[in-house]
Amino acid sequence: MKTIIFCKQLVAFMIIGVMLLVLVACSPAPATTTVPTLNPTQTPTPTATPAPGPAIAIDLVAQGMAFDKGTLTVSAGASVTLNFNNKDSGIPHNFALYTNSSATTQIFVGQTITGPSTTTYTFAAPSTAGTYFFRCDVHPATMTGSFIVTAV
Ligand SMILES: [Cu+2]
Repeated sequence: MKTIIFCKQLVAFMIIGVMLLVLVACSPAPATTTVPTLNPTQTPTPTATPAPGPAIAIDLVAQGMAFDKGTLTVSAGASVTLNFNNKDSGIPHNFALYTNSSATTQIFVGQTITGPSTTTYTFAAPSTAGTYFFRCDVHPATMTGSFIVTAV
């Protein structure tokens, strides 16, 4: 009896084994794995450097202990060329840009020149739009203005 049962099990296993063999044989051959090849000439894309903003030229005159403009407007990130003309004979003036009227955080501080004299200041405008503050550091109480940066 035990032998018969064993034989039946053996036959069952064999049948299953044959079926598995047939299945494997009939299944399509696995597609050859395509290994992605790296193009050796391909160079990594360089990190994009922020493009310089548009160039803008501003004329600013200091005369009679005052600026001739109370507001200067540039676009964000602009490359600013500020042509500064100090017409006050014997009086030093400069142009200095700060984040706000507290003048604690400077963005650009131009060299002080004694009039009559001219100089050219170059600096990058803030990249964030907003209203900033400029002044003459020698006369911070009277020579002040708004430096407006507009969104690009
Ligand atoms: Cu001044």
